[in-house]
Amino acid sequence: MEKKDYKRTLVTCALPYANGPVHIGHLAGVYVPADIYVRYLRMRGEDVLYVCGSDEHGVPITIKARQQGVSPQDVVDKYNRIIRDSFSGLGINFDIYGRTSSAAHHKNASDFFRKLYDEGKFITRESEQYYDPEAQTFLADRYIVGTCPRCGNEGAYGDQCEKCGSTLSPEELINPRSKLSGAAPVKKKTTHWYLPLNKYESWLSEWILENHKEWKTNVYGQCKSWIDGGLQPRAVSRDLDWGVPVPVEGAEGKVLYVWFDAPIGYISNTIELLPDSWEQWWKSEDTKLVHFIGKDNIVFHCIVFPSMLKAHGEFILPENVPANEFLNLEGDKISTSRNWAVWAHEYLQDFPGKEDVLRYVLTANAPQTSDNDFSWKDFQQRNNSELVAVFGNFVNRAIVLTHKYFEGKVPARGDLLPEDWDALAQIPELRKSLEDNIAHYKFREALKDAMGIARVGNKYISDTEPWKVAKTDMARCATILNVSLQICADLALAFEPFTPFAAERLRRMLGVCLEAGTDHRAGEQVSANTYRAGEGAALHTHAAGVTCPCEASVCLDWEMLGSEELLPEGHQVGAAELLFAKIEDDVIQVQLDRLDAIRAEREAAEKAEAAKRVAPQKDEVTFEDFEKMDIRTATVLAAEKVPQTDKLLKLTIDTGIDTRTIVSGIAAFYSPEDMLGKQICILANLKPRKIRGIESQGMILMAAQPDGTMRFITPQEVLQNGSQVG
Ligand code: B3M
Ligand code: ZN
Repeated sequence: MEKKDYKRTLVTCALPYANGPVHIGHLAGVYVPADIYVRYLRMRGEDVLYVCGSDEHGVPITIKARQQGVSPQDVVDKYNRIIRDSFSGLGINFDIYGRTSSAAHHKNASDFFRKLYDEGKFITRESEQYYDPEAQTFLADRYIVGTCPRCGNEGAYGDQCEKCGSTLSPEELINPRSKLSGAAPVKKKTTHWYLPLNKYESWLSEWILENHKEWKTNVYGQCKSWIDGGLQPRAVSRDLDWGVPVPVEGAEGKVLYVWFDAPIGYISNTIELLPDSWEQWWKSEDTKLVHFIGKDNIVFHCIVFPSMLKAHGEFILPENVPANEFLNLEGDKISTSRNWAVWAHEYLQDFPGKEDVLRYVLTANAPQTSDNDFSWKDFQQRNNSELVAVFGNFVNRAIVLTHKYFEGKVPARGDLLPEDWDALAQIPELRKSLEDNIAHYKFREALKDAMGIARVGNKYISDTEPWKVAKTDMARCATILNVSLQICADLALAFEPFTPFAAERLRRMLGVCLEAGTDHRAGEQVSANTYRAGEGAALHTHAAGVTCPCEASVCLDWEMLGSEELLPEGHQVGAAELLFAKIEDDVIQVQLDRLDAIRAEREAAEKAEAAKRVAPQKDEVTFEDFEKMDIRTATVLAAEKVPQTDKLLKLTIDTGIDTRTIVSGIAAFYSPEDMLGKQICILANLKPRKIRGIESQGMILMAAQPDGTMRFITPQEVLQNGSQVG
C-alpha cells in the first residue's frame, strides 16, 4: 500500500550509459513518462526533485574506447553531452544531470562501500576468472570473443552472441581469445566482495511481496520470481581499471561493479545539487522516492539497490518503481549494435519544432504493460489525425473566430444551453480520470483523457457552428466562443505534462501564464520564460512575450482545470499560431527509406557471413563404403543445354571405359562451351537414372561452395581418361 501523506517527491530516471546516444525505446520506457509525472506534480504544487545523470562506468564503455582508439573519458564526455542535449531538446529538464565519473560521485560511492565494508555487510569469495596472460589482466566476459556454439558467429562475446541473441558464458565459446591481445584466456584465482542478498530475502519478500502489491504487475512479477527463485550473494567488485576503485587496502586493480556504483549516483547527484539540504530528500520518511526505469533494470532497482540501502541503514526506500517494457521499431527489436533505432538527437535534427509529436506518440504507444511497437506510419497518423485534426483544429477555430468577431477579446457569456452544459460537464470528469491515471502511472490512459478534452472541444465547436450562428445571433456566437475559449484554457493545462511546447504556444495564444510549481534548479538554469517571484516561491511559466512578473492578467493553475471560468470576459487573446503542422508522406518516406537501407545492409552482411560458413561434416563411413565408389577421370566430348530447362546440361563424355551421357545440374555455373574439352572427375558406377527423358549414366564431381556456387573438380594436369580416383 502506498503511504499517503508525503511532503515531497524525489523522482529518479535510470542513468543512461554514456556509451551511445538515447533512442525512442529509452524515451518511451523511462524519460517521457517520468517527465509527464514531474510536470504534473509540479503543476499540482508539489515539491518535486528530478534527478538523472549519466552512468559512465562499465565494460561497454571501455570496449567502445578501445574500438575508437580513445580514452574511456573521451567516450563518456562525448555521449554525456549528446544525451544531455537530447533530453533538454525534448523538454526533459532535470534539476540535475550529474555524472558518475565525477570526483564527488567517486567519493560518495566509495564512502558507501566503505561503510558497508567496515560494518561487515559484505562477504568475500575466491573464484576463478578468465585472465589474459599476455596483457596480464583479468578479462570481463565482454572482453572474450570466440565462435558462437549455436550459430557459428565468429565474433560472439563471452556473455552474449549478438548475432543469434543467445546468452553465453565464456566456457561455451569455441576457440575463445582475448580481445586485448588475441591470447587464449586462462583461468586465474581472484577475490571479490559480495553482498549476501540471501540475507535480505525475507525482508525483501515482506517489503515487496507483502507490502507493495500495488506495484505494476510486470514489476511485481519479476520481483516475485527473483525472490521465489532464491537470492544468491552478488559480487560488488570487478577486476577492471575503469570505475570507482575499491577503497580497501590490497584491492589494487579492482573497482566497484558498475551496478553497485550507478544507483548511488542518484544520491551523489542530489548532494551535488543541494549540498545543504540533500538529506531531506534521501533520509526523510516524508519523501516519496520513485524510480523510473526500463524492465531490464528491475532487479537492480527493486532487489539489489534496496538491499544496499537497507544494509547502509540511513536511506529511504522507493515507494514505487514503475518500470516499463520495451518498445520495438517497425516490428523489430530496437538494437544499438544493429543501428535499428530512432535516435533522439537525430529526431531533433530531422523534426525541428516537433518535439511534442514524439512525446505524444511515445506516450500514446507506451509499452506500459507489454512490449509495444513504434512505426512511422502510426507516427504520421497520430500527428495528422489527432494532434492536427482534433486538438490543433479546435484551438485554431476558437481563436481565429474570436479575432474575427470580437477583436480577440473573450466575449461575454449569455445563458448556457444544454449543449454548452454537456460539453463543460465532461471536463471535470476527464480531469478526474487523468489525475487518477497519472497517480497510477498510467500515462497512456492519462493522455487519452487529455485528448478527450480536445475531442469535447472539437465536437462542440463543430456541432454549434459559431461561424453560422454569427450571421443571425451574435450573442449566441459570443457564448459559444466563450465556452470554446474556456476549453482551450483547459487544454493549456491538461497538455502541459504531455506536450509542453504546444502548451506553451497555446498559452501565448491565450495570453496567459502558468503556475508551474517549484523546481530546484539553480537560477541561471531556469529557462528564459520561467520566473520565480522570490525565494521558495512557486515557479511561473510564461509564454514568450508575456511579461513578468505576472503581468499577464490571467495566471492558470491546475486547480482551475474544468472550472467554469478560466478566462474572464474581456481578456485579450493573442494571435492564432499553428499548434501542430501536418506531416507529409515524403517526410515519413525519408525515415522509412533510412530503415530499409539499414535492413538491407544487415541482410547482405548476414548473407555474406552465412556464405563463409562451410557445411558440417557428414556421418562417418567405413573404408569399404568408400571403396564401393568408382571415381574416374573423364573428358567432355560434347555439351548442350537440355531444352526447356535452366539448370541442366547434357554432356557426352569419354570415361576411358566408354563414351556415355551424363545429365548434370550445372547450367547455372557453366555454359556448354565452358565444359567442352574439359577433364573432369565422375562417379562412374552411380546407378543410371532418367532425367527429362535422357538416361544419365553417372555423376560429375562438383565442389559446392558455402555461397551456393559450384565448380567442377579437375586433375592438376591432364591424365589418361579412366584413371581411378581414391
Ligand atoms: N545505465 C542501464 C541502462 O541504461 C544503466 C542504468 C543505471 S541506473 C542506476 O539500461
Ligand atoms: Zn550465435
